[in-house]
Amino acid sequence: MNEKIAALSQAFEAELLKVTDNAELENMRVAYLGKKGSITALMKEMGKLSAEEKKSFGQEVNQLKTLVSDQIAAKKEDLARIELEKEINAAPEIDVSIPPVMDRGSYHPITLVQRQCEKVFKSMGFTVEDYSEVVTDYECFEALNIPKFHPARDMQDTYYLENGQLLKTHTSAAQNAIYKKYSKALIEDGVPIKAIFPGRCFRNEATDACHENTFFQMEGVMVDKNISISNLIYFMKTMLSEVFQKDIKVRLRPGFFPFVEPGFELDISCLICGGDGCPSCKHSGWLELCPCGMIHPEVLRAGGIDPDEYTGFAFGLGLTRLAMMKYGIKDIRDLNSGSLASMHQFTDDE
Ligand code: FA5
Repeated sequence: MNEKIAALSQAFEAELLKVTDNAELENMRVAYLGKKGSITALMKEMGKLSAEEKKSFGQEVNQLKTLVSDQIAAKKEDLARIELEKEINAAPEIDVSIPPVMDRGSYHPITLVQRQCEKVFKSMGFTVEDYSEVVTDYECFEALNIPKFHPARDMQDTYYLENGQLLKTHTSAAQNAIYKKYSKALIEDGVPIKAIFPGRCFRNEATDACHENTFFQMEGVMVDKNISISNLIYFMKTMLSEVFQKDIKVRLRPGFFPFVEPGFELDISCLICGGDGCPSCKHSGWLELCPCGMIHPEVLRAGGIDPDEYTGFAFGLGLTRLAMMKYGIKDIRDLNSGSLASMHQFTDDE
């Protein structure tokens, strides 16, 4: 190898070992490969050589040029890796077992009371059923003894879809399907129908402190031989005492619903004002919470159950109002406000 080339190669390797950052490396690149660099200068010397010398000298200079640029590229990668390692070592250690600083979140008050009610009714042998929010006119009204043009429809105006279906106005809309689902077991095996079905309801109505256009109810039905109003009152009392864990003043008064006979309104003394009257109870001291009654014979018949043989009760608990009373929420609209600050105060007391 040409002595000059060998010397340059040795000098390059020795210098490269001392390089510790990218700036030094760039200086080296310019010093060897730049326009005025040592390797470029060697190339220029070729003009003075004979044709034979030129060939071997040219090959050696090219080899040196490739070696120098390869080694500079490799060194660049080394420097980047070393830099990354430094950054990683300098970063504070992460302890994945430390709990997050953020809140865990909490259940919505309506979900809390729904779960409490489900727990009580499940312990008394009721099944929990899920049902669609979009239902047919038949399910919501006709099957419940509310034919077209019946005045009871005026109280439950709702949102209609173009296909004639509607957003359910009450959880009673699932009654017919539940009777049909369990009538065979009732008739053939003597298994009583005991079901609750919570769900979201929709009504086209003006909102105030105790009315929303979107709210939750929980329907409950029990059908068997010899079911009476005493059974209904027993289950209502048990549910309220379990949910509130204290004595609640309740009143039962006649109420009209075409799908029950007789029908009742079950009101509770307003827990916001202690019964004195406030906007939450429309200044009456009482809050309509859970209408109920004995299932109308026509409704049983529509569900495939012979009303001469079987009787049953049904109730439609206002879950949203129950959450208001249980947690002292004065205005029902706060429950749909999406305000996390309001909702985070409530916890499951199970
Ligand atoms: C009904 O919806 C009947 N389906 C209940 C029923 C079921 C009666 C089975 C007999 C047998 P009502 O429209 O009164 O009834 O509503 C029942 C409960 O839902 C009310 O007592 C109230 O607690 C709640 N509720 C009704 N409308 C609203 C509303 N706009 N905002 C909040 N809660 C409401």
